[in-house]
Amino acid sequence: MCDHCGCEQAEAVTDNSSKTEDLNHDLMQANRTAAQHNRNMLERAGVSAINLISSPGAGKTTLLVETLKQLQGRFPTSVVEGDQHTERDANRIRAVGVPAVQIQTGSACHLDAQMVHNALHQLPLEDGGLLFIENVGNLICPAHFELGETAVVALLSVTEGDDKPLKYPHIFHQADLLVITKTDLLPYVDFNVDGCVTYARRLNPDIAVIQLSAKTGAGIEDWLNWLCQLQGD
Ligand SMILES: Nc1nc2c(ncn2[C@@H]2O[C@H](COP(=O)(O)OP(=O)(O)OP(=O)(O)O)[C@@H](O)[C@H]2O)c(=O)[nH]1
Ligand SMILES: [Mg+2]
Repeated sequence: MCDHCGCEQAEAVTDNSSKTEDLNHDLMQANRTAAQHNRNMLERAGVSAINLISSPGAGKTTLLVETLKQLQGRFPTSVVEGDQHTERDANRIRAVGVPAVQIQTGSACHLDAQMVHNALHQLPLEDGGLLFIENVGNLICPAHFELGETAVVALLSVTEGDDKPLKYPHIFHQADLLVITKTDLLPYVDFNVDGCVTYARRLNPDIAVIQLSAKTGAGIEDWLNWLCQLQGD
């Protein structure tokens, strides 16, 4: 019974919301456990994993395709692709000769650690390798589900606006690297790169930042160097 007006409805709502909180807590705990399992599995295999997170269309797959071409012969690579529907992104990766598993999440807006675990069993995990996990296009929910990755990379394209770190802080707070993509479009949009970096570093003073264009190749070398450093190369 509600203390204020005595209605039973209020009690029912309160009751449900505490059940929802319990469920959320259990869900997040189960995800943390599965993520730790993935982390152990990847460490044993000698593989570093990168969780790529951005809003839809920021250029994750385009950058991955260019990256995989450049890394050929340097490290063994493999890819987990997350999308709500279709195999399109996994097919783009397979077209450059790299093994890829497509996860179709249906109504879910993010990858979780159990989904990634199932995918890991379908991929060759070679010692010294790099695994790229392209999350579902979404700046919000993927930030709350660790996957057992070695590093989180947030991508933001210059067409999205430089204020995104302020509006979607979680992902920029936890990312190891911010990649500002599509810099070839800077002459045509109002995107203040320095302002964007300042906003991101207010949340995360240590975040590394790389600006690049997968279209022109500008900045790709910086990204490849960052990957090599992650590999201790
Ligand atoms: N001008 C320009 N366009 C780019 C660049 N990178 C990607 N694009 C374009 O941006 C669009 C989306 O690219 P994708 O790589 O599919 O983006 P994504 O982040 O993988 O998209 P989702 O998987 O749907 O979230 C495509 O039309 C690309 O050609 C770039 O560096 N410059
Ligand atoms: Mg994609």
